[in-house]
Amino acid sequence: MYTRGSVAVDIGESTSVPSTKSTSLWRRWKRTTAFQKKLIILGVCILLMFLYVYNSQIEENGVGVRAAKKNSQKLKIKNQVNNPDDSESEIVLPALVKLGEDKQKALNDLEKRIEEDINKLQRPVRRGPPKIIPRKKDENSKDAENVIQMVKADLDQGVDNPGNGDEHEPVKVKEEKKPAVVNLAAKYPMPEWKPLHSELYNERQRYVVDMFQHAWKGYKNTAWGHDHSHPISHRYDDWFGVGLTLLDALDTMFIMGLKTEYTEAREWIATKLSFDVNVDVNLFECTIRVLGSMLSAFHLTGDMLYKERAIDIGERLMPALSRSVSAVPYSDVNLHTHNVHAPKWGPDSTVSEVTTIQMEFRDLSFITGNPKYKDAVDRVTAHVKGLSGKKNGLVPMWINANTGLFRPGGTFTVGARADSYYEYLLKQWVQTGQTEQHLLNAYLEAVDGIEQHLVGQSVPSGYTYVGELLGGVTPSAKMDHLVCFLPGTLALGSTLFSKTHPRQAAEHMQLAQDLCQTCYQMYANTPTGLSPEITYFNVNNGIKGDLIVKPLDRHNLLRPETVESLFYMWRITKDAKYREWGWNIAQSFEKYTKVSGGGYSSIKNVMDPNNTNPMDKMESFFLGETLKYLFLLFSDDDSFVSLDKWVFNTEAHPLPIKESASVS
Ligand code: DMJ
Repeated sequence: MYTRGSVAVDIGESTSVPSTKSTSLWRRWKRTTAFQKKLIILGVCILLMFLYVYNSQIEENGVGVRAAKKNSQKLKIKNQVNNPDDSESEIVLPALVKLGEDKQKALNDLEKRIEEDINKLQRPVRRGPPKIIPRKKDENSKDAENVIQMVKADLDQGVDNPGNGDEHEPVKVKEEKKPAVVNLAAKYPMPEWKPLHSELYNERQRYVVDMFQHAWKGYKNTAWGHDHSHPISHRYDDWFGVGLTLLDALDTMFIMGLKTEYTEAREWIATKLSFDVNVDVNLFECTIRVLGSMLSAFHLTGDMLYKERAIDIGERLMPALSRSVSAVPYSDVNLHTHNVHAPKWGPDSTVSEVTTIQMEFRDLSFITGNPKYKDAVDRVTAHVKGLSGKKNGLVPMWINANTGLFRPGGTFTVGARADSYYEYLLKQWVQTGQTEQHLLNAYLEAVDGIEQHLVGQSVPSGYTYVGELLGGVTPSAKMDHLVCFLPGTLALGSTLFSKTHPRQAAEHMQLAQDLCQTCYQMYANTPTGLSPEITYFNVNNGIKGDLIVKPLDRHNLLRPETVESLFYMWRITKDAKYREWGWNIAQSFEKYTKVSGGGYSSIKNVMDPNNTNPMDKMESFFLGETLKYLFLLFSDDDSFVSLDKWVFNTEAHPLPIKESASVS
């Protein structure tokens, strides 16, 4: 428990100047030349200005409070690591000076901001605040205005940004002028509509399709052609400025057989999309969402429009790989200038981001016949494979593009910043027809490492969780929702190597089932039926309840990982409970995140059904992944997007399984 402290500093009274001294000063002043006077006056002005600026720095930013902020962040984080349940800890702030009322108020504001910063630090954050732009003038109500204010505040804090925890910078639009569009409509007329799906949905599929159409309506009404919809305030944001939600959702529409929506999206891609934007994008995010979506749409439809767009974006992303001084790519690349750099907020990339671009660039080589894309990403894989600093196949979470080395002392986790490294080891092996043995070996070793170092059981119910080794050594029973992709990946793998590795196959399947149960429990445990972003597991006898949700972790960003795993578990085990769980989750999304008028919104609080506190943002992966996996979960036909023919990238974009790794 920390307490607020205050130490008064006596700044003293000024003493009066004796009159004789002032008379002599006046005589001296009269004796100075006009030039000297000017110099003195100038000097005094500069001094006053300096004092003014310095003083306002103290008031606004809190010199000293910054140091206090650092300390209190450390203290609070440390405290919560040791005692995850203690969410009420207060923050210690050393006082600066004896405070007047207004300064006290300023300090209070500062304390609030510090707490908010701490919130930010403790959340897995993927991207910094994107530029948020009003779609329509707020036409409705005060409520909407309140939401806008709330959203602005959130964006300032960078708390509403999704993903697997790699912090990202704010969008950097270098110039306002519209990028050049290459209109491809005449070159590529839309091929005849040949849907994968018969459009005869079962009841639950219909329910999910209705959800998708409602989400799409929200996007269309508020953010058409932009990256994300803010469906409550009728605003949008541009993170990359490439119509991200539209692209991410494209193959979902095709898979669902939504001709009208698909056709209008295709029309926009043919006539309005430009990747020639002067924006620094994150290589990983742009690869999995944009390149992944174009490749998948190409494979599903055979439409050459998407192939051309895939090559275009692939070429623009390549400098992040080709310009790196090591085998490790830079995290950021400008789509127009091709400038590359490490993240602005630190020198290192996350391991997940540099190792989760391989499937997409390999596929780009397969469709073009040009090996350069595959070679570039295979080089990263080979390099990471040979790096020291792993622990039984587990990778630390940070890696440096200049040195090519892991940052020492990194946390071992299957959550934010490392998650999809493990996913892509297996899926690359699947992608190339199970021919690249080194990838399977690395995967098997890593799962061994997970079992050895990260898996634990909660008290009293014995839920299996995958925790973390903080700083590479200290166990923490913390599990990100992001970890919930793992049951699906484990189950997929175990079906494929059951003959060659029967012991591992059985163990992995058991872990998949246990962990999937836990992931569902993370939903069922809350009053909204929606999972928080992070859950801690109780490992001490005497404390009631297995799952602990701390106040700062109560948000839900409409993430897909659990329903993704439910889809695999259903396809692989045929146990109907997985569909029931998915059905419950779908209904909770509907009940607590739906925005009337169109769209769904992330919420800040899954623990209070009466005060979910919507965050007014619909992530692109809700349409690209969450709803797609729910739709596939309820499909009665296993040959529909069959796991024998397709392997899903980490953003749920299916890519074809090849026979080998050869590019011809
Ligand atoms: C998606 O962008 C991908 O699934 C990624 O691998 C991790 N997180 C988000 C969704 O949660």
